[in-house]
Amino acid sequence: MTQRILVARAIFPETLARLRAHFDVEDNPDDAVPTREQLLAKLRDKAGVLTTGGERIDAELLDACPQLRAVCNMAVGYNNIDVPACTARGVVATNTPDVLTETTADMGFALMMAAARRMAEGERYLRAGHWKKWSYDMLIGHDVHGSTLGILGMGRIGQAIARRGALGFGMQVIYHNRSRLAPELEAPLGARWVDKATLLREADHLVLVLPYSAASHHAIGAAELAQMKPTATLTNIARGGIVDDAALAAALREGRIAAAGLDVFEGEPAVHPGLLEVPNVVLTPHVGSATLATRRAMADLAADNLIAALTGGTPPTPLNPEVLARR
Ligand code: 8YV
Repeated sequence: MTQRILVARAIFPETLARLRAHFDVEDNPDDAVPTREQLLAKLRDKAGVLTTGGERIDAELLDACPQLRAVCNMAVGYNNIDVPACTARGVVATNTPDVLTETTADMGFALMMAAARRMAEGERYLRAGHWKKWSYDMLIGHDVHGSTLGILGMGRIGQAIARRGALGFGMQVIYHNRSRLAPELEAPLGARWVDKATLLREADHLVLVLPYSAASHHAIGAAELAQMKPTATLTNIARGGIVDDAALAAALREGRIAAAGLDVFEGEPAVHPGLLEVPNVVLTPHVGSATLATRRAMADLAADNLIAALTGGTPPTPLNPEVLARR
């Protein structure tokens, strides 16, 4: 009998067609965001699901949906999936690393530059008709080239941002991560591992690229913001919840740091009202991986994972390969 799968949100027609060649697919052409109850109900008779990062897959859901064998996220971040709970139940979990690294790094760099050079403020100023004359200090910002780039989290995307900074913009790269990079990765970037306090104190532009977990919740709050330079910028392309958005809004309002660039928010798509009120923050709606080529590559990889996981193959990017070994 053909296995049933759920594609939780709207997706490229080509991806759906590929999946339909293997499975009986319930799709979501209206792209309605399923409630928890709806997700549970939809998954009761499914062998697999293509999630998009927003659907919570936890022990309770897995127990309610014992037929589920594969959870394939179309995202590199997988804080929506309880991987140990999947592993304990023999459910394959996958994500989409690598294919979005460079695109997301581009976005991080763009947000950092936009914050440092006050691009969103400048555009609002011009559109509002305030630009009447040149002034020496109109929208004066802070240099990116030659400055110190601080990276918190130095995985694939962190390293791609470091490359842009070091090789393209002559920046000194410092980073903090649980583990140090191998010397052969540090050397071409001139990247220096520092403790978190040094990172906060020395970075001119701090970019957050670490995964979200209980350990990284509010990794940047009032105490950390207080250690940063008043001329520094903060960019978050990782996950909402890593930054205490209320504390950041206060720091921006009081000029305790110069500016911020944010693609992710605590409780998104809601945005802390304090962030909407301050001018010195550039806000984008979680679009770090949103280029046509990259979203296609993410969809293809998620589909490859799902097809392999449910047809006895080897998914290219498993999060719990031990489940495959046990099959
Ligand atoms: C996704 C992301 O678009 O891959 C990730 O972790 O944050 C983005 O690329 C987002 O998670 C929605 O699926």
